[in-house]
Formats: sequence, structure tokens, C-alpha cells
Amino acid sequence: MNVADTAEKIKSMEIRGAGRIARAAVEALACHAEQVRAADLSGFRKEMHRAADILLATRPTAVSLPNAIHIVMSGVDRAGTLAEAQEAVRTRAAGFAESSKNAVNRIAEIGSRHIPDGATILTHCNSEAALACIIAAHRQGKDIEVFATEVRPRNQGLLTIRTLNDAGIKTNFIVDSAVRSFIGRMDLVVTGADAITVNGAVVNKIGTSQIALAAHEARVNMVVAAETYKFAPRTILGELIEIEERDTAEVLAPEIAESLPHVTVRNPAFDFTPAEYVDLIVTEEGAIPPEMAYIIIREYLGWGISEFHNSSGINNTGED
Ligand code: RI2
Repeated sequence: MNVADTAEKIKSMEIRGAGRIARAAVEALACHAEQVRAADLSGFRKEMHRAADILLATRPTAVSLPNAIHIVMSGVDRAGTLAEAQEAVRTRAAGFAESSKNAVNRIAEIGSRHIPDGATILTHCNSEAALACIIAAHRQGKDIEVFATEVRPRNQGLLTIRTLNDAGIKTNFIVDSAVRSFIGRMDLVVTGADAITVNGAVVNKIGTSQIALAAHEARVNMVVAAETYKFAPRTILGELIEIEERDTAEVLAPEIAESLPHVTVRNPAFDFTPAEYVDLIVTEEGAIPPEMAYIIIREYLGWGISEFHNSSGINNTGED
């Protein structure tokens, strides 16, 4: 799919979920590289950066998006010839898509070991990585039951219950505000992540932090399933993750909102769960405590503090 269509679909959430957004973006870059008619390397670079910027501007929170784009664009920046740059886009985009899928499978394998036979699990939103763990545990023959939240305002819980139903997993569908009423019955909370900061805070769908708080109070473990490309390198520099505020019409019909001049509707799409409420982050490189976030950023994303010294931006560093 071309860059404009992909960007539109990511913005409207027709393509959604941090991992899927990242894969769609690199596929769009690969498609763009095939279509661009550049006379030389510098023209090609310019065109590719223009495309990358359009994709980067779609949704601000899921760090998988800039991380994936960086993997492809650093190949463009390092290439010595036009042919090398074109080849770099092809191989890096395909490599990212492949490793992303492998990462989810590996997370499923590792995460499922943390789900005991007979467990009741709460999940929130619709995370490919979290659901992969749950489905893998079910396929191992474990008798599990899931509670899935509705996830206002976009109702991603509907996607989750369809997937769980198709997998033949006993599932309960609850409104978001019912979490604390049921949390005492849970053995585990399993969610995904859109971003993980250097101090191990998990940025995920709005409501995750309330669930984590309820789980903490009820002494229920909170497990986050997240590929290493969900870790946010630039938080090493103190950069904050921007929380996306979406159209208020997702929350309240405009005609009602307009009739209430003293009411402001807010629609943040994500929140922060501090590391102290997260027991484990399951990555494709293994299950880690959230405090190990810096190690993941350095060892597996290849970003240490030194990488930033000559760097002006994630999409034009020329660094791997
Ligand atoms: P995977 C989603 O965001 C949810 O917050 C979900 O937990 C997260 O991405 C991770 O999803 P949105 O796109 O990458 O629904 O695990 O706003 O699929």
C-alpha cells in the first residue's frame, strides 16, 4: 500500500496496534522506494525522508513506529549509492516485518510459561503480543479463562473477544469500570505496550494504569508483552512520550458536546503505568523486570547515550 493510504489508515485506526502500525509503515516505505523515480542518491533520500515524515506524523505514542522507520531510514542514510539505498529499504523493511512476526511468536512461547494451568486472566485493549501469550497457553492444553475489557471509546475489546472466541477460549466481556469488581478473581493481568520508557514505565491503552493499580492492590501480577522495538530510546535523553489526544467525537457526539458549553471532553488514548506496578515485561529476548529497560534499549536496539551525541533526530542520524 502506498504511503498516503497507509498514513490515512493508521490515523483513522483502520490499521492499529503498535506492532501492526510499525509493520505497515515499513511496508509503505518499501512500496514508496519502488515507486520513486529519483535521479540520484540525494533525490532518493529526500523523497524517502518526506515519506518517513508523513508516516511518523500519523500517531505520536507507539514508539514501534519511529523505531521501525529508523531501522529502514538509517540504511538509506548510510548507503553510498542509489542502488545501495534502494536495496537497503527492501532488505530492512522485509527484515523488520519478519523479525517482528518472529518476536511475537517468541513472546508467546515465553509468556505462555507464565500462565499457569487453571488461570483466569484479565486483558485490556487488543494486543497482538498479549493475545499470542494467552492463545499459546490455551494451545498447550492449559485450562484458562479470560476477562476482556470493552475499551472505550474505540471498543478494541470487541476485536479481542472475537479472537479469543475463535481460539475457543472461555471469555468474559466486561465494561472498563468493572475491572476492580473482578480483579480479586484474576490470577494474572496480561497487556501489551505502545512504548516503554528508560525507567520501565509502560505506556499502553488508556485505563491500563487503573487496572495495574487495582491489580497491585489485589496482589495480582501484571505482565506486559512487548517486543524490544516498543522500548523508547529517546527517553534516555529525557524526552517524554507524547500521549495522543484523539478527536473528542470518539467520546461524545458533537451535537451533544456543542449543547454543553461548560463541558470540555478529553480523549487521551494512552496512559503511563509506573514500573513499580509491573511485575514482568516479556520480550522476545526473555522476560525481564521493568527496571532493565535501559539494557534492552542499549543491547537490542543499539542505542546508548553515546549514540545521541552526534544525532539530530531519529530519522536522520545515519546511525543503526
Ligand atoms: P500490539 C494498541 O494501541 C493498544 O494500546 C495495545 O495494547 C498496543 O497497541 C500494543 O499492541 P491502539 O493502536 O503491538 O489500539 O501488542 O491505540 O498488537
